[in-house]
Amino acid sequence: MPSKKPDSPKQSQLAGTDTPDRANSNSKLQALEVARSDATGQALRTNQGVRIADNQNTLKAGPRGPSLLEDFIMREKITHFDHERIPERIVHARGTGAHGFFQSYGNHAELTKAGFLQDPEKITPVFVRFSTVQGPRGSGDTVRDVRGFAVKFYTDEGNFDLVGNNMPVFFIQDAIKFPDFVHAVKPEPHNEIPTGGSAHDTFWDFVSLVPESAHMVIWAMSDRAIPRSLRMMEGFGVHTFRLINAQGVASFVKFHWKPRQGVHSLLWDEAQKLAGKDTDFQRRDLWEAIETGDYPEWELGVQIVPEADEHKFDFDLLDPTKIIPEELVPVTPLGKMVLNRNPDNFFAEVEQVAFCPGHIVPGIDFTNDPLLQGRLFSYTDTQISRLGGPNFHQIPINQPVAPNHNNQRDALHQHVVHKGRASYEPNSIDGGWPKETPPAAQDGGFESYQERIDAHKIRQRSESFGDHFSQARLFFQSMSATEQQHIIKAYSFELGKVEREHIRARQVNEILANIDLKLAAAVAANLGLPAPKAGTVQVKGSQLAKSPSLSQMNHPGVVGIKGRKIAVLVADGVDGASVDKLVKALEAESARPKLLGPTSAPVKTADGKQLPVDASMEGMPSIMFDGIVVPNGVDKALASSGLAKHFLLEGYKHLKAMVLTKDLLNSLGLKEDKGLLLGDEQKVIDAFVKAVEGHRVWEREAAAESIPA
Ligand code: HDE
Repeated sequence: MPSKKPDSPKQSQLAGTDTPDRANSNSKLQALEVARSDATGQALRTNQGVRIADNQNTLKAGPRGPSLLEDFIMREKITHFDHERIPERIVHARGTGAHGFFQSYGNHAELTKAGFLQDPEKITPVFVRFSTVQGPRGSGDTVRDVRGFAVKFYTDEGNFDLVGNNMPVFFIQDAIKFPDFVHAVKPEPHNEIPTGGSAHDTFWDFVSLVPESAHMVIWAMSDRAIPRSLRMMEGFGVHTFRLINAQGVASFVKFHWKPRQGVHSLLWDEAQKLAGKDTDFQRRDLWEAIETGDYPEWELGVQIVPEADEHKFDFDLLDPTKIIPEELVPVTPLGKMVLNRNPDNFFAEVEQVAFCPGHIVPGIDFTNDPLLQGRLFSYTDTQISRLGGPNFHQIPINQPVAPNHNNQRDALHQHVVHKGRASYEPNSIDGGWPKETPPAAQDGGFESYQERIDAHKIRQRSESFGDHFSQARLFFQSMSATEQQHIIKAYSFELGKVEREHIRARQVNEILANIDLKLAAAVAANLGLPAPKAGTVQVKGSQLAKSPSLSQMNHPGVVGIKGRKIAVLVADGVDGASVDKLVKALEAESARPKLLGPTSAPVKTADGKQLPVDASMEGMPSIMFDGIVVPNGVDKALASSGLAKHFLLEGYKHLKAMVLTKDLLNSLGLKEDKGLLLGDEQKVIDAFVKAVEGHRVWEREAAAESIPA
């Protein structure tokens, strides 16, 4: 019997679209586990349907004899296994994904005729894949790198893919430079080092020779490149797109995703340690948040520029190395996205999903951004080799919910048994079907925006793309003092790994000096180079002195400490009532407290009860938490344990909010501050919650400097 066509993943996605209900989350979890299980009650069979009697032993001539070639069961199993791996993505190989939905806030018909943006009742399923760029599939999650933020909207009018990043600009202006850029940033060809990072000669050689990269590189040297969580990143469509309404009126837009969880980052020391202690830190964080019902949410917004205002800015809207500062054109919210279901199978969904910026629906269109134009070609091309032929749209995760009849036939991995005799159009044999739909205001066929082009065929960069430093300067000067220091340290760290002195010097003198002389001088000092006295080009500067929206400090989020991880340190002799009180108070804020003991064994409370722990302090070190609390009764035990002292001092060093007891504070030699609090009364908990909301106790930075890392 032919196998049943797998259910469209999009139908089942809709099952999870209700709002999170904590009381039900446990039973939901169990239901999910059952739905995910492979407990089908079915016999083990070969791919040809033959029941298997022995899955333990190869067919042999006698119990100790040679194996026999005729063992078709063993050969089929091993052959399939031999081919389990497919090529990984050439960039963005390391990623993770989740299902969810998008819902429009209202009817945006004045802006676009795209159906999914017109009806606030409409739930559009989405699948999101987040990724790093440089590292291979098994590389660490917390490396300094750009994060991919690719969203597939399964709309009724076809799939719309918004294939963006967590930074709003890019390294190059023209697609023809992409292979050069990628070869430079990838591990070096002779020894395949480094994995996952850009701190090496070929990357800095390239970017120091290509000034158009200056703006993106300073974003990559900022805290944006080490997000605390995939849930806490902004997303950007990068290029300028067009939205077109039913009357054919087009507006230029830039797409933005704003996380309700706020924009927060790791510290560099944490990021490096996490890359070893939990390679899957961000993958796990997203998975666990969704499993526990802390569904992450983003608001989709657009900056809208009427066609008539195309040339109103001091940069070119088609240049992908430029932002439109939000102070000049604010972001208009369009709707929200909620991620509420983890994949059932990583390979089938996260690995096989195929995004393409060319997947658009009526009401959305491209611009002539030369980077975007090149991308329109590249994605399908790469997927033909990665996914083994041109039928990858038939893989369940890639199938649209809209029907897709056409006359494309055959090719590798064809799953559809096409019926009918006419696979051409026009035809009279099959009644002329499938037929074209003329463009119309609504539900019409796709019609490209009729942009008038009157030009010479040339290879030339527009002069309007020529200013590479004004916005990099705007970015640096819009940062808080702390963020500026982090940028200086990141350049110094990365360039410190560059072996060739002339590359270090070129980056300082020909790039950083044009961005900001103080930045250049500070990095030069850390590299032992002379401070440049002036830049090498005349930088015209930006329309704005500062763009506050660029600083992540101005994006604290709106969900309080929901889903934040708090370590509760326990040991034998702990006051059970104090643990209870702290845990309840944290859960009331929807935070996720974890009890950590000296080992994974339960500890004994002061009144002799067994208290199970979630993990040991070694198994879940402080770098995995957003805050630390110490209940009563464990001062002595913690103060005499090297493991616990390291945990607490490292948390202090990383500016975490902490609740300690007075004795412990004294024995650690620390001082109270805005986020280092004593006791377990409600007002202390309230102050702790505030400090976790602020993400770090930035005021502590100077005091924490002397604590060893
Ligand atoms: Fe990509 N990019 N890219 N890129 N990109 C790929 O497509 C490419 C660019 C982005 O989770 C590849 O299926 C070119 C900008 C994301 O599956 C490939 C150029 C932005 C992902 C490709 C760019 C992106 C990719 C590799 C310059 C942000 C991961 C595998 C012209 C707006 C999608 C694949 C996922 C993946 C080409 C530049 C985002 C090779 C030629 C700018 C998020 O086709």
